[in-house]
Order: sequence, then C-alpha cells, then structure tokens
Amino acid sequence: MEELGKRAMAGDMRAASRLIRNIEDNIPDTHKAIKHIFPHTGKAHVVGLTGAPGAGKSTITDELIMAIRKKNKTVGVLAVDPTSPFTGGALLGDRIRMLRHAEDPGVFIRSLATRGAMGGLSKAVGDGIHVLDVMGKDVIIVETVGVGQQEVDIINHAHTVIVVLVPGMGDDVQAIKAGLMEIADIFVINKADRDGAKKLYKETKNMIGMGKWTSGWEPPVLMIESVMEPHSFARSVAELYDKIEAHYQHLVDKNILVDRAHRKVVTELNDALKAAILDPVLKKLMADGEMEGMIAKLKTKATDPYSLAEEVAQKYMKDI
Ligand SMILES: Nc1nc2c(ncn2[C@@H]2O[C@H](COP(=O)(O)OP(=O)(O)O)[C@@H](O)[C@H]2O)c(=O)[nH]1
Ligand SMILES: [Mg+2]
Repeated sequence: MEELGKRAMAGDMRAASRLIRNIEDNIPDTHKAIKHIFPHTGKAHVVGLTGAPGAGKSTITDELIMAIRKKNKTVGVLAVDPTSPFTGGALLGDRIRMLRHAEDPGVFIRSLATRGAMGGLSKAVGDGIHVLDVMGKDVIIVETVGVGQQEVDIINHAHTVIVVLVPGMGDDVQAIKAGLMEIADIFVINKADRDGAKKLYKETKNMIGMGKWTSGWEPPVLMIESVMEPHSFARSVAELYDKIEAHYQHLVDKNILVDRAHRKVVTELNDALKAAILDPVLKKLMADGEMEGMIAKLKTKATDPYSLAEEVAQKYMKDI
C-alpha cells in the first residue's frame, strides 16, 4: 500500500487510480499510503464546486479544465457522487466528457462514490484530494452535490468554494439564505438560456449586497453563458477561473489561507478519530446484534440513548 503512495507521488496514474478506488472502498490498509504521502500534501489550490444534481457542475468543470490548462497549470478533478452507487459515481455523460481530456497528461479525473452505509465520505474526499495533490496537480476541482442528506461539507476541504445555482430548481433566495451564503466564495448562475436566469442573478446579487463581508471578500456573482453558445460559454468560464485565481490571491494576501488549512486538518483529524474509534465500535455492535437490542430497548423506552452510549463507552474505552 505504501508502494502505491510512492508511485502516485511519482505521477503514476494507474497507482493513483488504484489508491482512489481503495479509498472509495474504504480498504483499511489505504491509511498506510495516506500516512506516507501526507507530509508532501498541501501544495494544490483546492476548488470546491457544489450545487444541486443537474445544475451543470460537470459541464462547467469540463470547460474549467480548458481554462486552467490554457494557463499552463495541471488539473485534478474529483467528482464526488454519493447519489449514484450503481455507476460508481460516473454518469455516461461524465465519461464522455472525460474522454476529451484523456490524452492530456496534465489532467487527471476520477469519480468518488462511497459504498456502504457508514458514512466516511468526508474522509474519502480528504484522502482523495491528498492523492491528486501529491501527483503534483496545481489545481484540484472537487465536484460535490450540494443538496440532500449526504452533502459533503466541502468548505472543510476546499480553499475556494463555488456554488452553482440554476433557475427553476428551487434555487431561490430562500435556498441561498439557508446556509449557502456562508460557504460560497463565488456564486455562479448557470443555464443562462433558461427563464428566470436573469432574475436569479439579480436576486443573488442583491442578497450579496446586503451581507457583511468581514474578510474583505465580497463573493462575486457570475452568469455563465449557455453551453449551447460555445464561444461565450468558454469566455464566461475563463472569467470564472480568473475569479478563482483572484480569490486564492486574496486568501494568500490576507493570510486567510492558514485559517482554511486549520479547518482542513481539524476535519481530517475528526474523520480519522471517527474511523479509528467510533467505526470499529459501531461495527462490533452491529456484528454482535447488540445494536438491534439497543434499538429495541429505545423503542420501548426501556432506556435512553445517553445511558446506552455511556455503557458502550465504559465497555470499550476503559481509560475515559
Ligand atoms: N439548458 C442548459 N442546459 C445545460 C447547461 N449546462 C449544462 N446543461 C445540461 O444540464 C444537464 C446536467 O449537467 P451536468 O453538468 O451533468 O450537471 P451536474 O449534475 O451538476 O454535474 C446536462 O444535460 C447538461 O447538458 C446550460 O447552460 N443550459
Ligand atoms: Mg456532475
């Protein structure tokens, strides 16, 4: 496993792919590889791209790759898709799009779908980013679905977060208010050809105008031209990349990059603790059937969740 880490660091794409598959499948030994590469991580600019399924994230990512390559930078893409376990995260359309970059050694695209119910998606995303990072990719784009229960807190893993909104998908100002406002560094209004795009753009801009931006960065709102108009689409995505770079520069200039790095390691430590402590206990409780017993007791109110958790803690964590 360590060997895989070494090879990924040397830029071996097959080794990197294997590692990402192992991360996805939560193969315990994978930690050995991550231990090996961790000291060499932290060089890439990690860009999170989030929004509802079908918002056009992959379409934008595809064009962003072009814009980034034009600036002679290398790109890694991690398409996180917990919603489609059957396709392994990659939809047919995504696969076709990926082919466009297949011949370019400066581009590495992988999807990440975590199988199994025990969460761990955040850990997988963190580790996946590490792999792309040590491959030497300058920019890493992490595409995540920004709605629903399995939402990844991309803010914990990315330096720059882009939120993609589209008209007619419930992305009204209410939705923006509910949390997205805090995490977005850049807002993108996509599907400009659709009714309501201009209205959504104006509403989002108004919303931003009312916010207080203590960090000195007011999130820009960008309208991405319709993908059906390839030239203007490419131009507006290139503008998006300019904003992404400007944001990174802002993080550096204002010394905010260190805060984001702090948040990132705290998240990673939490994820690792969970994997080392909580997950094995949960696994044991499930294997023993003890979990079922506890659930039954709770349903009849024979006991409460806190008493049960304390019992488990006493049994497995004797020093605490
Ligand atoms: N009408 C319209 N459709 C678009 C636009 N951009 C992307 N789409 C379509 O929206 C669908 C979902 O796009 P995709 O990039 O896979 O969305 P994702 O789920 O957010 O990654 C695809 O059928 C795209 O062709 C656009 O500007 N206008
Ligand atoms: Mg997609």
